[in-house]
Amino acid sequence: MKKFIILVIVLVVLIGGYYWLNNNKAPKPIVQNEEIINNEEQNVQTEIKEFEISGSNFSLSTKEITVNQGDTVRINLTNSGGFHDLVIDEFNARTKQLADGAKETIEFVADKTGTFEYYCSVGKHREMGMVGNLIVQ
Ligand SMILES: [Cu+2]
Repeated sequence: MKKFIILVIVLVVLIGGYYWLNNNKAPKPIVQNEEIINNEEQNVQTEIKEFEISGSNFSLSTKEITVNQGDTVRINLTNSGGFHDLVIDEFNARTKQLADGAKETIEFVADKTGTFEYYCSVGKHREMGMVGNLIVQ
């Protein structure tokens, strides 16, 4: 009878040890995967900055946009009256000249820091107030 009890105890220890080892091993790769996924999500969140700007005679709806260096900047330009475009010389970014009601999206990487003017290049619209600043920090 004593041998049987010892055998049961040994079995319990062995089975318990097996599950303990499995439980300790199994979660590690899952945690690593979660960390990788979280990092990727955070990168995506900081990488694309999207802005809505509408142009009309003779102003831009947004006078200043701020992003971090390395961000992808996406600007959705809507022409809400007149004939306009949006240009940022330093990033070689420009929309076509849009007719009334038209929209265009431009996208570029803000790979240098500073303050850069975006403007409408049609006629004298820039001088007439169709300007704003992109700040890359
Ligand atoms: Cu204009």
